Amino acid sequence: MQFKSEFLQKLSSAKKIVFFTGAGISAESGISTFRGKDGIWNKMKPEELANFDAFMRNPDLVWEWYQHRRDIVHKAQPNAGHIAIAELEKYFDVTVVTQNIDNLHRRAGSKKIFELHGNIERNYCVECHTFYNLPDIELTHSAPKCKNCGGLVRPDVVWFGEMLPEDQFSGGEKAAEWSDICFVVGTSAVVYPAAYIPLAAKRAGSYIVEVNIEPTDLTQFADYSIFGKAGEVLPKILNEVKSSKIQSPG
Ligand code: BJW
Repeated sequence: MQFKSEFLQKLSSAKKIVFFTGAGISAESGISTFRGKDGIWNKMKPEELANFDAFMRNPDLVWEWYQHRRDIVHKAQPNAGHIAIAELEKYFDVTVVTQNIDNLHRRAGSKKIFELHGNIERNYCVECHTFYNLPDIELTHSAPKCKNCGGLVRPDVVWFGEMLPEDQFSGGEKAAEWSDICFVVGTSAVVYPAAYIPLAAKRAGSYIVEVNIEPTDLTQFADYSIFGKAGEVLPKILNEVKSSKIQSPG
């Protein structure tokens, strides 16, 4: 794979790098994306599962769906894309801003991570907000009840119509605005306000590099679009960095 020379120049002078990631980066780990022909929303209705009213109407159904996805996530392993991002920390100040709830960036070794849509390992009581992290909660097939107040315990993920965690969004936005390069990897970039982050980076002067298997809503704003699988493209970028650092150490 031959990269554009302008991109290689940017890479050689960059200090701060952000990876804004979505479901596509975990596709090669066997976790389904949301949209597109194999996406989750093709088989399930988001309005029946990924919103608070749906949970209150049918907590066991929604809990069971997350329980099924937890099983998939637990069996999944970080792939070459996650690992390349973690390894790039040896060469740059790297921040990961992810829409994913699957923990695979952390398991790959990335240190600085902002999670915009929560984390499937955490749960909390809808009444008293007591947190239940795995493995402190019994993973039953029906929605568990809070040990303090008896309220329903829900996954700590962001459903449609809910606010994103303020500290995660503002931290991710700032990192993107301060970045020299903002990679946008494996996201359709249609879900807001998360999708504002690469646009904020662009407005602040960062160089936007998209990595996706197909064009998206963001392609028109990207300085460079690399069409290919994240698990193949990102290790090649890492190799470019390694060889240029060997040729010009320091
Ligand atoms: C590969 C690959 C490979 C495949 N390599 N690439 C402003 C404008 C318009 C709409 C709104 C707006 N503000 C709010 C809205 C409404 C709504 C929204 O954005 N709707 C749009 C869909 C129209 N947003 C919200 O409701 C948000 N909250 C909010 O705005 O609060 C303020 C508010 C409060 C009260 C009233 C009103 C407003 C919350 C959004 C929460 C999103 N939650 C989910 C579920 C999380 C929990 C769970 O997982 O169950 O988050 S939805 C789902 O979409 C999930 C994802 O994080 C998110 C983004 O999806 P992503 O990651 O981009 O995946 P895909 O499948 O879309 O794309 C995968 C990509 O990978 C594709 O491009 C492939 O080509 C690519 N790919 N394999 C590289 N190997």
